[in-house]
Amino acid sequence: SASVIALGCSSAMAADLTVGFSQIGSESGWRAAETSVTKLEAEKRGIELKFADAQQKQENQIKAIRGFIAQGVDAILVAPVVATGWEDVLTEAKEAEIPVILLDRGVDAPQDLYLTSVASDQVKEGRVAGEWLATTVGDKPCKVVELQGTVGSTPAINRKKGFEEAIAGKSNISIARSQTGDFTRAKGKEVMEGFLKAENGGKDICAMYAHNDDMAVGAIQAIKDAGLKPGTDILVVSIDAVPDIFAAMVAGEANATVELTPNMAGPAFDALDAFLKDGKEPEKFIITESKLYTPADNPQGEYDNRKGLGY
Ligand code: GYE
Repeated sequence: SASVIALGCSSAMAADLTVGFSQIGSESGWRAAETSVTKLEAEKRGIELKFADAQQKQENQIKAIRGFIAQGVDAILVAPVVATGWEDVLTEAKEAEIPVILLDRGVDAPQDLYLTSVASDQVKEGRVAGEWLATTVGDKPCKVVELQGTVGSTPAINRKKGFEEAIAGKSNISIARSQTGDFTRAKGKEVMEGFLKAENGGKDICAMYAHNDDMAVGAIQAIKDAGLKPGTDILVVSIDAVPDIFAAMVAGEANATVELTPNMAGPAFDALDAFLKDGKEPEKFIITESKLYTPADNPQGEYDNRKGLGY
């Protein structure tokens, strides 16, 4: 019968896969792009994607993953909002023999609880940002304010660490203030307003380092509202390379960003396909590129290139 024939070839075809995706939320332009690109990549490959938005809450992610397990999906993608607290639910998935792939953030859990992790090197991103600043200011004294990402998330932990490593040997550069802006524009603006007030209306601040572009865009607004020029009076360096930071560069209001691709799902689906078809174990960590962009790198062109790529 037709169903027997369909069954006969289905095991080798990605087209018959159902994959659950537990997404963090939509806190940033990068995150929204990752969601669109993941949906597109699934569609391209004929994968049925079950999408769950956790609204920034780990408990919602755990619930969604349990739901995917109960539905018997073929695999689960999860972008873990924070690093800790995943062991139980990942063990449940493992016991159900459902491979889990981590997207864009890491977890503090034994590596055998997930098939692979597709993410950027977040320590390196922080280092690239810090090295850019160190080179740019040279020997001039430079007080930095830092907007951290979501507390307890691997990008917040690692981007802080990498930046600190890069400026460690530079006695003229110091981090004067550091606080979370939760990876959002609104919080980035609000926290920057506090930094500006605390640092002589901003006159004592040499540079602002944000763990993502969205917080930088919010902070740029706060700097302008305080009557200072972002990009000139206060240097602006951040991470993601979303279109809006290139727009800010075109306006002379941002100085550097480190790119990470929103297409983490492409490599994830490739690894999953090879694993399910040929039993090929992927690398445990699939690392995407971290490229620095400054206003010298054709920001208008980079803005245009990215528009329509999920952003
Ligand atoms: O940089 C930021 C976001 O987890 C690497 O999460 C990701 C980060 C990204 O919302 O914009």
